[in-house]
Amino acid sequence: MSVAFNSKSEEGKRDSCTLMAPDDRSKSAWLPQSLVWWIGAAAVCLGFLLLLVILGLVAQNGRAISHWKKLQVGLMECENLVYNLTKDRDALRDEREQLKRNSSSLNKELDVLQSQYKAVAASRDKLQEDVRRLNHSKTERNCHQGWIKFNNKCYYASDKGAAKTWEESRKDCLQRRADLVIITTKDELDFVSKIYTRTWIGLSDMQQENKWKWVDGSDLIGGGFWQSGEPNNSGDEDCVEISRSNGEWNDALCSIEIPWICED
Ligand SMILES: *[C@@H]1O[C@H](CO)[C@@H](O)[C@H](O)[C@H]1NC(C)=O
Ligand SMILES: *[C@@H]1O[C@H](CO)[C@@H](O)[C@H](O)[C@H]1NC(C)=O
Ligand SMILES: *[C@@H]1O[C@H](CO)[C@@H](O)[C@H](O)[C@H]1NC(C)=O
Ligand SMILES: *[C@@H]1O[C@H](CO)[C@@H](O)[C@H](O)[C@H]1NC(C)=O
Ligand SMILES: [Ca+2]
Ligand SMILES: [Ca+2]
Ligand SMILES: [Ca+2]
Repeated sequence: MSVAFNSKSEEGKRDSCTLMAPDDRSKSAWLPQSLVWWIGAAAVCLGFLLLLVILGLVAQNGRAISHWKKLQVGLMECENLVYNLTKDRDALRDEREQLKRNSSSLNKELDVLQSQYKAVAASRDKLQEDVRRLNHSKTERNCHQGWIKFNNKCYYASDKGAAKTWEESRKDCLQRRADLVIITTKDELDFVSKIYTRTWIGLSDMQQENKWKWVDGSDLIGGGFWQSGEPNNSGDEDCVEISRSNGEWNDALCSIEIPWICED
């Protein structure tokens, strides 16, 4: 390529030298004609070469500039990318912080819900237990041997001829996992008074005078089934018996010994 270029420029050089020759010949008479011609040709060639070099440099410079421009564009894109990535990273960091906060608040809510669940479960268990107990008390009961069943409840009457104080009678009932009978209806009173015409029941005012309490701690409500003129607390009577053939109540001295009836 460069060889072909050179030979071509050699031809051009010869053309321009023939044109310039007549002028140069008169001015430089003291130099041989051929030498002047050769110098001229060389100058023209040098000029061409210089031009070529300059053109080459310019071309190279142009490439370099376009290359530089490309690099600049790339750099700008790079900066853009870095900027975008930084922004994305910051956004992600914020989101992560938010998630952390949300997660801790969710954990707190979870704790609250768990404790609420526990409370609800506990009350559910209690209700189930109540239902079971109520169902049990409603279902038909079987009384132990020697006990009498009445209205689905079990009663124990002291042996014939046996007699104890109120306290000792109660102790006997407690040992049988029962207590002295609590009379809540006329039916129950009639049932009990038919077993023995005289018997202790689970009512007393030994804690506070004239404040009648059943052995389960409940107050006597509705007046009770007192004989007329009773309770009279004659000589500090604090324990209640069924006595006389009418089967109603009398307050008696707790120390007297009579039969007793337990209720389970
Ligand atoms: C930077 O983000 C902008 C808008 O979000 C987008 O138009 C641009 O192309 C992104 N630049 C790079 C280099 O990803
Ligand atoms: C965090 O919770 C708030 C509401 O409590 C919600 O608006 C937001 O989108 C949540 N943030 C994340 C990252 O889930
Ligand atoms: C009540 O008890 C009976 C048997 O004793 C049982 O069949 C029934 O399912 C129980 N009902 C409830 C509500 O527990
Ligand atoms: C008081 O009650 C007792 C029985 O506990 C009875 O024997 C007595 O006669 C009564 N006294 C009066 C004054 O009514
Ligand atoms: Ca009863
Ligand atoms: Ca009394
Ligand atoms: Ca009395």
